[in-house]
This record gives sequence, C-alpha cells and structure tokens, in this order.
Amino acid sequence: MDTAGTDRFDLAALLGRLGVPGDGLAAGDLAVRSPIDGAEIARLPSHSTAEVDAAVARAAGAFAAWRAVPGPRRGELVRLLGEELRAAKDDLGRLVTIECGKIAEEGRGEVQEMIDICDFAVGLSRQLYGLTIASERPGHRMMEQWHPLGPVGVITAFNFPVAVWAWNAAIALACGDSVVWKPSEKTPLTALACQALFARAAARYGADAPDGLAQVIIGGPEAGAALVDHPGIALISATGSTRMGAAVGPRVLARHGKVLLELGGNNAMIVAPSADLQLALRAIVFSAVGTAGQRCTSLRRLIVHEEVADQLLAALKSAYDGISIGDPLDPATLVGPLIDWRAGDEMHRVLGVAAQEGGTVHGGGPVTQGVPDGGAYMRPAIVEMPAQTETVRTETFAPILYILKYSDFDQAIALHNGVPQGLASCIFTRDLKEAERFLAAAGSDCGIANVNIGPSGAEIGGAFGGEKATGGGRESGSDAWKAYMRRQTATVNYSDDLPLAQGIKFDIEGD
Ligand code: UN1
Repeated sequence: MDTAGTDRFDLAALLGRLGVPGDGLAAGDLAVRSPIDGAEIARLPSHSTAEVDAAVARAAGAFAAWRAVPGPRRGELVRLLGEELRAAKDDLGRLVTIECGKIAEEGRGEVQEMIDICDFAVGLSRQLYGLTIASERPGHRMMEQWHPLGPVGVITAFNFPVAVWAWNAAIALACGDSVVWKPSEKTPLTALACQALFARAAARYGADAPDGLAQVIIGGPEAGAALVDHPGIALISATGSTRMGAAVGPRVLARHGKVLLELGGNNAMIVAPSADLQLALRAIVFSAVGTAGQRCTSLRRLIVHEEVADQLLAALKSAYDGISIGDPLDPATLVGPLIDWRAGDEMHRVLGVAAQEGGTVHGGGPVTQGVPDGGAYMRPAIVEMPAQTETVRTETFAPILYILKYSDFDQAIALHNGVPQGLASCIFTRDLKEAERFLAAAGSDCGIANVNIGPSGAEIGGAFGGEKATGGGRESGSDAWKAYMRRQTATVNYSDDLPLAQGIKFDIEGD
C-alpha cells in the first residue's frame, strides 16, 4: 500500500491492526505524505459534493433515531469508544506521528486526550440537565431543557488530527447528535483509523447505534465547503486559521446554522521579576518548541521583565542548543519536523521579515544533519524584538519565540493583550497581586489564563477556546456541551387561570 514502493513505517500492518481496510488506499487523487521524510504514504479518493450530500442525508437519518436513545445509553457507546482507544493507544499514537510528525510521546498524549474526553462524556451523558426558574405567574413552572441539536459537521486541522475530533464527537454523541467529520487533507489516515475504531465500538454496542452516526469525508477545501454550506448540518465546529474562520463563520450564519470556531492563537507568557526562572524555563521550552511550535496554544511571545531578561535569555539559548531535533519516532527526539516544506519556507521568510523589523534572530535555520532526508526539520528560533511589530502580531505556525521586554506591569498587560488573537496566556510570578491582576477583568483577555503554567497542554475538563480573532468558540469540558444541544424554555400552567406575563390584561368577551 506504500506508494513509495517500500513500507518503511510498516504502515500496512499498522493500519490493519487499527481496522482500516487496505484496499483503496493507493489509487485516489489525494496524495498523503509523511512529514518525517516528505514521501507519499497513501493516495485516497476524495469525496465528491454528491457524496457529501449523501453523508449528510445519512447523518440526518441517524440523528432522528439517536436523539430518541436515552442519554446514559448513548454514553455507553462513548464508553466503548474509549475502550477501543485505550486498546489502540500505541498504534493510533504511532499513526499520528507518521502522518502529522509530532513526536511519539505527544502522539500517544493526543490519544490519551481522546480517552479523557470519552470518560468525561460518559459522565456527562447522565448530567445533561437544565434549570428550573422562578415563574412570575402563580401556578406555573418554568424550566429549561436541553434537546439534541442535529447533525454536527466537524472540520479539523492537521496538528491535532484526532483529539479535536474526539472533543467534538464524544460530546456530540453523548448529546444525541450525529457527526460528519472532514479532517485536514494532510491527515486523512488517522481519521480513517478513528472511524474504524468507532465502527468496532458500534458493533459491540448493539442495534440502537444507527448507521451513519459518525462519518468521515475525505477531501480538500471543496469537501469542507460542501459541509459548511449544507443546510442539513446544524452546527459547524471548525478548527483552523483565523482566515479560514472568517470565511466559514459568515457562510454558516447566512444559512442560520450554528458555528463553533477555534482559530489562531498568539499566546504569550509574562515573566515577572519574582518568577521562579527554572520553572519558567521548562514551561517556555515545552510550550514554544513542543509539537515543533504547531499547537494553536504554542508559546509565541515572551514578555519578560527587564531585570531578569538577560538571565532568562541566556538560559533559554543554552536550553535551545541542547534540544534534540530529528525523527519523531525516535524516543530521544524532542522536536520533529514541520508539517511540510511550505511551513518550513514560511518560517524562514517570517524570520527574515522580523530581522528587517529590527529583530535579532537566534537559530531558525534548516537542520540537515542527523535527520531523515526530505522532512522540514527546522531549528527553533528565538527572536529579540524591539517592539510588538506586525510580524509579532501575526501567528506563524512554526517554532518562533519573540522576546519583548517590559518595565512595569501595566505595560506588560498592554503588550500581552495588544494582538488580534485571544486563545491562551500565562504569567510566571510569585507575587500574588500580579497573579490576581493577570486573572482579573482588566488582565489577560484570553479564553485560557494560567499562573505558573505554560499556555499549552490544557486539560480536557475545562472549556477550550479563545476570544477575539480566535473565534469565541468553546469545546471539550465544562459546559461546552451546550453548543451541541438546543435549549428550550418550557413553561407549564397548572392553575385554573391564564395570567399573562408582565401583568398584561387581555380580557376577551365573556370573561
Ligand atoms: C490545538 O492546538 O488545536 O492545550 C489543540 C493544548 C492541547 C490541545 C491543543 N490540549 O495544547
């Protein structure tokens, strides 16, 4: 099945264990490449618009049946999916590494994130509760109830090729919705593997899991657009760039659909003079170079107090020098390749612009020794910037960390919030007042704000998402499930009278 001729990753056996049928993986129009060496690993047929329509029709049928299944029974299917994921953790994690290039440890971590959200959704399936609200009318009861919403369209990015689907699918299924998933065209194999694991869970579950409950659409932007514009999709949950979100959002709203957007971040850390610098250093390195800087939560801006800037920068440079860059399947590697050379070239271009804007660039070039040929292996870069220029304000999906200095706390907050995006943020400080000011209304304007923790690597239990150009959506934990259900305010009159709200009198003849 390996279109390069040799099955260098033992992919056929891996896909076989995951339950992905071997036929049809080598003859399509969509070339799939491993970022490890840039060579082709599969060719999948893209779905046509007519096939997207057919999938949505199946999803509508599945929804009609699934919404009538009691919530806790729906949770049982998600529990079985979690079991399948536990059993397949190493295999699916390896496939994630082969297809998107993140290191093996992070590939497995991503599958763990799927297992965690399944566990969460199983509990949630017994907790889809609403409020009772004090009615102003005598003999009346007012309540809020939550009903399944409809087929959910999930559009995901290459960098978390499986976890973000699980955040959506586990919650949507528990909420009584069907799911149609359009993964990134760069990572369709992991999607087929998830689909196969879901099919295993559904086969164990029983007949009340209807056909078409979870489906995958393979293809590029046209397939995504067909889903976005389809009136049968009640909610589009889309993860990607701010540009993609600006295109998708209005199109869904124009057809009165619902939208949940997880778009770009430009995440910062403030390092205060009282910070534990050793702790900060570890958090910076993980969040700035982990996943090769390709998380939406990756650390991109370091806003450091001038008193500790030199010391921290020296420690950072030496930590960066020691980072092992190479084959992500090698357990000793901390930084794997970028997704492709387009991303590598873009990193190179952006560093050039940053230098023109007055930045001093450390690192950042391609790595050619000790790495597999063909992959976009780049040395992570640190860039000392004189100001928060347009380049700093723009998200580049690569391991570039801009350093800005500050002298007073208000200035640090102003720099921190002075970007279009608003996803993840953090401060390292031992000063309680600073920590609280960072978390207060006039502090960080982001959806995620941490104290003495880096911006990336959020747990599934909280709501995940951000403000401003990040799109405003929330998924995963907390009450993010409410986006996947429709809210109904219901009032019941158990009196013998018909009092009107607001005390309005509207007596008809004969009263
Ligand atoms: C993403 O990069 O799209 O908080 C998701 C994190 C992960 C999820 C990242 N739990 O870094």
